[in-house]
This record gives sequence, structure tokens and C-alpha cells, in this order.
Amino acid sequence: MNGEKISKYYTMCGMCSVRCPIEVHVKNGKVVWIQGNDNDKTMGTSLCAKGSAALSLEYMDDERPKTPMIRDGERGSGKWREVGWDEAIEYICSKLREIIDKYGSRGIVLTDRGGPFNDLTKSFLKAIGSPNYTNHDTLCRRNIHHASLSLFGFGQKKWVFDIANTKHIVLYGRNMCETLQVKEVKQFLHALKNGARCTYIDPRATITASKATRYWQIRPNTDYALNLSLIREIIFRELYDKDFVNKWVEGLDEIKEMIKDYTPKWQEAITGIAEKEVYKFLEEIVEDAPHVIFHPGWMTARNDFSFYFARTVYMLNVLLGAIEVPGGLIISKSAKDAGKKPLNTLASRIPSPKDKRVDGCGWKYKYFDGGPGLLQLVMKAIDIGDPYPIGALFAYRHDPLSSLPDPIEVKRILNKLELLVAIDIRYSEFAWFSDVILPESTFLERSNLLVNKGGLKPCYMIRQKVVEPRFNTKPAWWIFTELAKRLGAEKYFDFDSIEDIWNYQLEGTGVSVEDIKRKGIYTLSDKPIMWDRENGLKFSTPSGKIEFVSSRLKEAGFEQLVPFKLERKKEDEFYLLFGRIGFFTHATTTNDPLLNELMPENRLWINSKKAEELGIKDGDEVEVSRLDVKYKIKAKVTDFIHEDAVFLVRGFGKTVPRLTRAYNRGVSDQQLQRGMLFKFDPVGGGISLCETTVKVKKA
Ligand SMILES: Nc1nc2c(c(=O)[nH]1)N[C@H]1C(S)=C(S)[C@@H](COP(=O)(O)OP(=O)(O)OC[C@H]3O[C@@H](n4cnc5c(=O)[nH]c(N)nc54)[C@H](O)[C@@H]3O)O[C@H]1N2
Ligand SMILES: Nc1nc2c(c(=O)[nH]1)N[C@H]1C(S)=C(S)[C@@H](COP(=O)(O)OP(=O)(O)OC[C@H]3O[C@@H](n4cnc5c(=O)[nH]c(N)nc54)[C@H](O)[C@@H]3O)O[C@H]1N2
Ligand code: SF4
Ligand SMILES: [Mo]
Repeated sequence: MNGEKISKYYTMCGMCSVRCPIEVHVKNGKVVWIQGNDNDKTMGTSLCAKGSAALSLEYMDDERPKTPMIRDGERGSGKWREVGWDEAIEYICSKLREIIDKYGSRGIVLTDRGGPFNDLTKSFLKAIGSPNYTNHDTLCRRNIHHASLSLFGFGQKKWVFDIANTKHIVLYGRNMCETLQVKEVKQFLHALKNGARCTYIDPRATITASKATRYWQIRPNTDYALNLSLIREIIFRELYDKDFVNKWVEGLDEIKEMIKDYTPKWQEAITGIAEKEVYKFLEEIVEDAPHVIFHPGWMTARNDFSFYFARTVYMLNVLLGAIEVPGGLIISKSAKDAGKKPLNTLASRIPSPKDKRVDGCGWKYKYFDGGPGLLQLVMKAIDIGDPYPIGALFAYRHDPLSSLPDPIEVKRILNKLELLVAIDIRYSEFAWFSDVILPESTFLERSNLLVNKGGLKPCYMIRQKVVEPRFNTKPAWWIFTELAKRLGAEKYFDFDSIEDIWNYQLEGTGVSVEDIKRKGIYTLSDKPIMWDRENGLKFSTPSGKIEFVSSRLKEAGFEQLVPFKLERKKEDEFYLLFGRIGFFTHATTTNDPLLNELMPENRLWINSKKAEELGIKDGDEVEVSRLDVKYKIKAKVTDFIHEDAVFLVRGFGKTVPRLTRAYNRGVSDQQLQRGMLFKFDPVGGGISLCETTVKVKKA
């Protein structure tokens, strides 16, 4: 036996955006073991299948960019020149200088995957003078974020769901057991074991449905009608928490008037959920209140009125008093709330760019949070050159061609740009189409900025490099620092190492990098911080209350709630549902050498009765089409999906030939979302992916 020492490091998983705390064992410069970080006391202490595949990403997956690459043929032709870092960075900078000369700094856009490290990317743009930072969130939770802002004055990230202690959790397509976060699914199973109830609502019976105590196979895109009727019953039958509501809610009477006609009978005709089931549910939920959670989810954040739906979800929590109570929704506390100093940000020492955002968010569209704006409105501006032209787009840890709908349309617009730069660890669809690929080191091979994490016990967290990069790759902090320096912004990026950045972030906190490395998590409060529900809650609305009637909406000229209305699909169409599975991360891991074996291609789920009508049997090849696009795929015939819908696991139909395991296998939901790029919720801003309809026939 060789007796080489094993070194242990605490860091964060990077196989999906959950960033679970992990412990990594390294021997002879190689990672030999990864497990959850036991110092995390929130049940986040293990790895999921995607997390375990970090080892195959690290040591088995050679179908990744291994050095910077500059395009050497038409966009998307797959002809590349492999270059060194100096040449790649200089190439980008010389193009950027031309673009800045022509359009000013504002002609540069950067879009990323959001998250706790984005102080780096935002600061880079700010330092070079562009206001045009944007991210993926218009495809994720933007509607919910705006709904939370309208009610509470703060966004959705401020809410912690105390799932472990809940008595009843209501999930609208929040497929917690497959589309998972380790901590969350463990808390969910713990609660169920302790007798909690779960009402799961989804046109598709998922694994989460199989764990639930009640499953409603709702008609797609109708959850809002169900909620209107729940609110009606709770208000009219005075089932709400009067003490809490009288103390904290503004505008109950107006809402009462708006919803008076929405009876459980009324919703039955829309959702297909029987009136008597709704009454039974109400009995239970009132018994379980206030330890209940109506989870705003994600999938229901993606139709034309998701904003109003999300408002009703939050309203239900408020009506049942499930705010700042164990088993309910708790306001996330910051370092400041713990009496500690938050980490210094890079952005705070850079002056704001003088130009306005190209997407109009925060000024032309005042009600859309200017923060990351809306990616589709950035695309619109690029397309029409209004309010001003854009010349370059960076996509960092984000694939606009696998996240925005309709890649044909997105490529048409991207082709108007002079420079496309992808900073990725893989050949994403966007990377393959871009002009320069800068390969980032994997999360095990790099350090990131330190993270301020809010919660009941706010903390600082670290992601640190544990092994040397296998290929000629660099960490993002280095890439953006180098770009900033060469573009004349060295004043704001005067760092030579990640340690310099960390020390700057920690200045004045009294905490050292070593303090954080010791456990990977540096907790800023011994006890969970809970505010007094009687007098101590802090909402950031103008009234300081929970605004059922929102001043923000009033100002913008929007309704507080709208009547339920759905552009119904045609008789021969299906809503195209899509979703994830426990072992894939979005569209990114289907080419992983190990994970690919678990599902080499996807199938189209279709309801048994509908399939019979169309003469389709399980395993038959079918043609699925929309407008001018059509694809062939095998059918999965099942009762587990609503008659009005078909379903695809996402991440298939890859067009990059170098991904030999995933290339051309199965069908991509994106490609079927033809014509959907500019269809979005007018009040919430999120793209209405879930309203995509398709036709299906036997091939
Ligand atoms: N049709 C359809 N569209 C969707 C969705 C859907 O379900 N269906 N889901 C929507 C949602 S909720 C989201 S959040 C978005 C997600 O879509 P994106 O925002 O694009 O995010 P990801 O797919 O997680 O990853 C994007 C890229 O980051 C790369 N990457 C992974 N790790 C690293 C790293 O460490 N460094 C760098 N530099 N790159 C890395 C991956 O290889 C991938 O190419 O898609 C949205 N769009
Ligand atoms: N394994 C894994 N886990 C992940 C991710 C991942 O890529 N892989 N991504 C993370 C990210 S970024 C996100 S945003 C979340 C997403 O988390 P979820 O939203 O929970 O996950 P999805 O799989 O996208 O979709 C869930 C379900 O919504 C249902 N649905 C579709 N339309 C409707 C409707 O009208 N009403 C209702 N009630 N349900 C509907 C679909 O049938 C599907 O089963 O997951 C996170 N966790
Ligand atoms: S959920 Fe899985 S893949 Fe995502 S960070 Fe946690 S362990 Fe990693
Ligand atoms: Mo997401």
C-alpha cells in the first residue's frame, strides 16, 4: 500500500446551481472522493448523482474545450484554431476596442447564470463602463421575483421555506424529488416521515407525485384559477389568520371584491379538479396552518399570467399566517441582521455607468427590476438596434442557445453582433456558435469569490481550488481581471491572485480566509434568527406592510389581480411540457460519460387515451411539430400525463458534433419552442415557455 497522505478540503459542488457544501479528498494531486460537508447542519450533507459525476467530468470527459479557441470558418461551422491565453485575450480586447470606438462601452453585453458569484461579472462590465449586465432569470423565476417585490418589497430570494418542519406543503409542479436540491429533498422526506402532508399539483405524475399525500392532475396552465378559488373560500369563509392579516396586510377588502365570483365550482370547469376535492383540501390546510407552505415553484412561472399566479401563491401563505413561523416561509437574514459586516463587493468601488440599460428595464419599463433586466428585451434591442446598437456579447456559465427558446431565431439575432465570446467548461450550443471559446477551469480546479449567504443563520462560504487544471484552462476571476486590465480598468481590478480578492472582500469583517476554510462555512449567528411576528417584521414596501394592493403595481398602471384567461390550444394541439430529471443538469450533462448511460435519449410522453386516438403505441416513432419545425422521436405512452399535454426531458437534440454521446440524440424542447422568444408575461417579464403548443402524429 502506498501511504500518500489524503488532504481534505471543504468547498462547494458546482455540478448544478445549488452549490451544496462538500468535502473533497485529494491524493497525489487527484480527487479520490467527494462527500457532503458534515459541518453543514441543514441536512445538505450528501451528493446527488449529478454531484457524483464531478469525477467523470474531471477525469473521463475529454469532449470539452481544452485550450482557448478562435473561430476559423463560418459561425457554427466547427472550424477552430486552438490558441494560447495571451492570443485569445488580446484577440477579444482588440475587437472590443473597435466596438467601443464605434458604439461606446455600452455596446458590450454580458449574460450569465446569475448566482452568488456574479459580483465578478457585474463588476467587470461596470469597470469597462457598460450598464448591460443580464442573466438567465427571465427563463427561471423572474415572474415570481416580481410578484414577491409587489407584495413584500423584496424579491423571491429573501424567502426560506422551512420544509423540514412543515405540516403541509403544496407544490405546483415543483418536482422536488427529481429536480432536486439535496438539502430541500432531504427536508421534504424528513417532513413526510414526521407525518406532514403534501399536495402535489402537476399535469404530469412525477416521482414527487408518488410521495405526495394528494395528487391533482391539473389541466396545464390553469393553476391560477385554482388559487383564485382557494383565496375566495379562505376570505369569504373567514378561514384566514385574522390577527396576522389585520396587523400586516394592506388591501384585503379590494382583493375580496375582485375574487368574489371564483368559486370552487367555477374552477372545476377550468382545472378539472373536482369542487369537493377543493373543499376537502381546504379543511386540511386550515387545520395545518400556520405551519404550511404554498411553494411558488418555477414551472408555473412560465406562462402569460404567471406573475398573478405567483402573487396568489404568496397571498395564500400570508392569509394562513405562514410567515416567519416554523414550517412556513421565513424571511432570510443577512450578515447585517446578525450584527455582522457583509463581505465587501468589488462593484461598490466602481462608479455606475452613465448610460441606461439597453433593454429599458428600470427606466423605460420601470416595473421590471433593472438588476439583471430581461434577456429577451436585450435580444430585441440587438435585433432592432434601438435604443442603441450592441456589438459584442459575452455568455459566461450560461448557454443562450439552450436556455432561450427558438435557437433559429436567437442565432439570427446573434449574427448581427461582431463578437460572441463563450466562457464555458463544455462545448455548449452557444460556445460552438461563438467566435472565441475561453475554457474555464472546473469547480474543483478553481477558486471563486467568497459568498455572503443569507438564511436563518447567515454565513460566508468558500469555493476553493483543490486540484490543478487538467487542461489549459483558467478561472473566471483571472479571465475577467485580465480583460479588465487590458481594457484600461486595472484601477478596479488591481488583483494578482484570488487571495488578493478574498482579502479585499474580508476587509473589516474580522474574519480570515483560514477561518472560512476550516469548515467551508463560517456561520455569523449561533442561533436561527427569527423576527417577532407581532411587531418585528420588516417589509420593504412603501407602506411597510404586505401589499395585497400594491403601490408598485398601481404606479405602473397594472391590475392587482386579473381575471383568469387562457388562449386555449386548438383541439389537435398539445401543450409542450418540459422538465428535468434527477441525474441531469439542464441541457448540460447529457454528454457526460456516466450520466449519458442512464438516459441516452429522451422520449415524448403522451397520454394513453390520446395516443390510442392517434394510433400511437408505446415505443412508436412519432413526428412532433410546431410552425416550420418538426422532429422525430419515440413515444412514451402513459396515463401519467394529462390529455392536453406532452412532455420532454430537457437536454437532448444536441447539435455539436464533438459531443459524440449526445449529438443528434433525442429532441430538444428549445428547438420546438419556435416563435416563443418574445412571448412573455407583460407584468412579470418571464418568457411564457409553458404556452408552447405542438402537434403530434405517427411518423
Ligand atoms: N426549453 C427550456 N428552456 C429553459 C428551461 C427549460 O426547462 N426548458 N429552463 C430554464 C431555466 S429554469 C434555467 S435556470 C436556464 C438554465 O440555462 P443556462 O442559464 O444556460 O444554465 P445551465 O444550463 O445550467 O448552464 C449553462 C452553461 O454553463 C456551463 N457551465 C457549467 N459549469 C460551468 C463552470 O463551472 N464554468 C463555466 N464557465 N461554465 C460552466 C455549462 O456547460 C452550460 O453550457 O434555462 C432556462 N431555459
Ligand atoms: N436534477 C436537476 N435539478 C435541478 C435543476 C436541474 O437542471 N437538474 N435545475 C434547477 C433549476 S435552475 C430550476 S429552475 C429548478 C426547476 O424546478 P422544477 O420547476 O421543479 O422542475 P422542472 O423539472 O423544470 O418542472 C417541474 C414540473 O412542472 C410541471 N408543469 C408544467 N406545466 C405545469 C403547469 O401548468 N402547472 C403545474 N402545476 N405544473 C406544470 C412539469 O410537468 C414538470 O413535471 O430545478 C433546479 N434543480
Ligand atoms: S444538488 Fe447535486 S449537483 Fe447540485 S450542487 Fe448539490 S450535490 Fe452538486
Ligand atoms: Mo432555473
